[in-house]
This record gives sequence, C-alpha cells and structure tokens, in this order.
Amino acid sequence: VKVAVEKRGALIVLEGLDRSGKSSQCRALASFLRERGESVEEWRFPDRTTAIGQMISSYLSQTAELDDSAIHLLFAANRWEKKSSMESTLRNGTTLLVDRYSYSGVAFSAAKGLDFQWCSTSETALPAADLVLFLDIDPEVAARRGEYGLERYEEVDFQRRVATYYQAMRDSTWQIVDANQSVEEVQEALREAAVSVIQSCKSGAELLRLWP
Ligand code: NYM
Ligand code: MG
Repeated sequence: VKVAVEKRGALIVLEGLDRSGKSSQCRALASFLRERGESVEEWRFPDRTTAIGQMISSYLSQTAELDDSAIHLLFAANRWEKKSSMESTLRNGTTLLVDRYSYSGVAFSAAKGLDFQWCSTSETALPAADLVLFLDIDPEVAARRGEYGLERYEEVDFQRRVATYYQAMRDSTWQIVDANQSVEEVQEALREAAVSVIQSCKSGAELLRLWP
C-alpha cells in the first residue's frame, strides 16, 4: 500500500545589495515556477505590513531614529513573527521565494559596526534557507540604478562593507549569480538552481535551522 507522504516546499532566499535586481528577479522566478505547476508564494523581509514592519519602514525612510541594536532586533522580530506561518506553508508543500532574510539582517547590522556574532544570535533556530541566490553586483553599478539613495543604507561605501559580511556568510547553500549580466541571463541561472532545490526538498531534504 502506498502512503502519501507530504513533500515540503523549499525555502529559497534572494539576497544582494540594494538595487541588485532581487525584486524583479523574484517576481519572474515565481511566475516561471508557477507555470511549471509549482505552488509558490512570494514573501519579503522586512514585511512592512505588520506593526513591527511599520516601525522598520519609518526607520528606513529616515522619519524615525532608532538605536542600532534596537533596529537590528526589530528586523529579527519581523522574521520571528512570521516563523510559524513560514513553517506551515513549507510543510503544506508550498515553496517560499523570499526577498531578503536573516542574511541581510546580519550583513547590514554588522556593516554598521555591531558584533557579527551578536547579530547572528537573534536568528538562531529560524528555518535556514535551502538555497540562497546571491545577486552579485558592483555597488557602483547598483548606485546608478533608479531611485538609489532615498532610503537609509543606500550609499556606496556602506554597501561595500555589507558585501564583505555577505561574503563571510557564504556556505554550500549559496549560489552566487553575476548580476551584471542581462536580466535574462540572471533569470536563467536562478531557474536552474531553484528547480533543483525544489526537487531535493520534495525528495525529503530536511529543513535546517540557522545558525548552529
Ligand atoms: N535590511 C533588511 C536590514 O538592514 N536588515 C534586515 O534584516 C533586512 C531584512 O533593509 N537596505 C535592510 C536592507 C535594505 C532595507 O530592504 C530594506 P528592501 O529589500 O530594499 O526593501
Ligand atoms: Mg532597498
């Protein structure tokens, strides 16, 4: 007798500096995967729709000031408030495409001078991404893209420091994609990696936790 085993969805995270093209690539990847019959939800962090998210949004738009550690913890809390919903969605077999996650949380706060280990602690035991798609772009190139500089952190020297902390977090779940390529070339690289990790999650790959 065959017993139906629930196959979980994959937690796929897109990361990169501001204006690296994450949001449009995320949207395109979601429609590609849906056309292939996958169940996919697009999420993003910060999730500015919650009460915590609104505080984060005021901070980013420079209408509110907050202590560096306090805003770090708010970004983390904004993920913790979504943890159970994230886990149940994955267990229901839906793949999550997430625009930024804990990796942004650590890289942006560490770039301000907060201790790297301290920054990681707030992420401990959150679900780890099955795949991190890192859109690798030269900060100078990103800065020439539209609307750059409106939000806090959108400044070339700061983004350079963020990039070094991203580099320190790379592990075997990361796929580095050259985001200086054409939109189509970038999308092609993302598709291959996403299809393959969705398959391995269906075959029973365990959902891991951040950061041991
Ligand atoms: N950011 C994002 C953080 O500093 N910590 C975090 O935990 C997250 C998720 O917020 N410059 C920063 C990175 C971005 C900014 O994100 C807003 P977006 O994707 O540009 O709206
Ligand atoms: Mg941004």
